Order: sequence, then C-alpha cells, then structure tokens
Amino acid sequence: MTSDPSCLFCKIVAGVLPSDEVLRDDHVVAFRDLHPVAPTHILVVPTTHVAHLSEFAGSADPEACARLLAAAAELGTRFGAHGYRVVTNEGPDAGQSVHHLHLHVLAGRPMSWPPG
Ligand code: DGP
Repeated sequence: MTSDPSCLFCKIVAGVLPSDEVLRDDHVVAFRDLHPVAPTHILVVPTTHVAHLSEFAGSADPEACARLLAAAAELGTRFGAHGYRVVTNEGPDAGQSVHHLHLHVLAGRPMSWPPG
C-alpha cells in the first residue's frame, strides 16, 4: 500500500488525523466531509495514495476500482433513502482541492442538474 506522508487523506487513512469515519476495509476508507454541502456528505477514498482519477486510466487495479465504486453505492443506499449523487472532481476546472482521489457521496436533499 503506497502512502504520501504529506497528503491530508493519507493521514486520515493512517489515523494520524481524526475523521468521522463511516466505513473502512483493506481498499477504502469513508468519512464525513468537514465542509458538508448536503445533509449527508461522505468522502470515499482509496487506502492507497492515488492523486487523481486519471491515474486509473489504462492501469487501474480492477479490484480497488470496483471496491471504491461499490463502497459509494453501499453508502448511498444506506444514507440516501430518496436517492444520492456520487461525484469526483479532477483538476482546477472541476475544483479539486485535495489531491488524493475521493468520491463525494451526497444525499439528504433534492439536487439540481447540471451541477455548477
Ligand atoms: P474536492 O474539492 O473535490 O477536492 O473535495 C475535497 C473535500 O475535502 C472538500 O469537500 C472538503 C473536504 N476536506 C478538506 N479537508 C478535510 C479534512 O481535514 N477532513 C475532512 N473530513 N474533510 C476535509
């Protein structure tokens, strides 16, 4: 498992920084977002340091990818009684601020489309 000691989410995965954790296994950790934009706002991150989704292009570990998506689905099902949204941001245009891949699982309110 690779880890970047300077990465915020690697520190959360390692337990060096606290988080409101809702799920953990060998492949993923999920915890509540510090600045929620919905009543349920959970981040699902791979336990291995992957900065961006595009790093998975062509060379992804299929088991890790599948587990990341399955964990988001499990959390959406658990917390989104009326539906949920799964989002990932990559690069400046999308507003990515933490460079450790994460899926946002949003639920608990109606959401508009297209996103801003
Ligand atoms: P993004 O903009 O897509 O890179 O999302 C990063 C998210 O990470 C943002 O919604 C706020 C959240 N966040 C930033 N720092 C922390 C932290 O220390 N703890 C937690 N739980 N969330 C954080």
